[in-house]
Amino acid sequence: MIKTVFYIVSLFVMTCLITAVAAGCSKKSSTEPGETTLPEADYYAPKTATAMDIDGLADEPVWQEAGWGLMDQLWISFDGLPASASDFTGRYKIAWDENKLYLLFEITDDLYSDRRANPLTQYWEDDCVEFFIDEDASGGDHTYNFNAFAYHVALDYQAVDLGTDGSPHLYTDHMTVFRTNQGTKTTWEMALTVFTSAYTDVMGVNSPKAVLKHGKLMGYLCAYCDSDASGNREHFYGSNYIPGPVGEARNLGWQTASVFGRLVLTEE
Ligand SMILES: [Ca+2]
Ligand SMILES: [Ca+2]
Ligand SMILES: [Ca+2]
Ligand SMILES: [Ca+2]
Repeated sequence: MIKTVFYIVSLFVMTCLITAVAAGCSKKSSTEPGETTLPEADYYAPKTATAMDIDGLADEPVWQEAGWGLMDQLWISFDGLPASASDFTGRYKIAWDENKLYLLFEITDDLYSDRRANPLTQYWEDDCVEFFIDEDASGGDHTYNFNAFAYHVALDYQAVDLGTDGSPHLYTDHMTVFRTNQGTKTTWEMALTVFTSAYTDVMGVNSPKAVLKHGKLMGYLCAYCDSDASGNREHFYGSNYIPGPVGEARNLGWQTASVFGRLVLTEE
């Protein structure tokens, strides 16, 4: 009798377990293998299926596929006023493959100004495209470390950021850049190697690189320092809203990645 009761209870427990496991399995199988939900982002960068020619011409198919992002957020203004459309207008596209991040900037600027021959002297006061990248979207301070990079890319294609010694250094070998002109409009095409925070100046381009893949979330900002007749940065425009009054309160990107926007790499 006791044996029979034990057998019935055991059978009941087994049935419950099998049902529970089956329910668990069916829950899991509702997501197809390889299917992922993409994180929320300010920009979704498509992957290029063809090789990129960094020639300042957006004729690769992926540049048709990628959407425009605007660089319409005013961070700094010398007179407190926004720039007119002919003074500065900027927009960007981002794409990727396993090796590089590809950037396209379309900039309208009425006067291209490069007054300082030394690329390390007051480099933010000459016209430059500025691209900020925090490959693991960690946020946080990056002023004198490589938690994130703030590449100032000048008209002569020299790229500058601050090193761990607090001084500006050239990081021109992190990227390939080419620009074409059409009147006051310039199109900048770039291929950028993305390094992790383990980057060191000693290892240079042999430093650890980020693994670029579908669904990867990164921090980023696209910006332009517009210097005209004054020879100084008259306007600083960027891709993302930074709170506070126009001026130094919004000039935080060079110090902290916590104000960066969100960039996601996609395979579609
Ligand atoms: Ca091209
Ligand atoms: Ca201008
Ligand atoms: Ca980081
Ligand atoms: Ca200018």
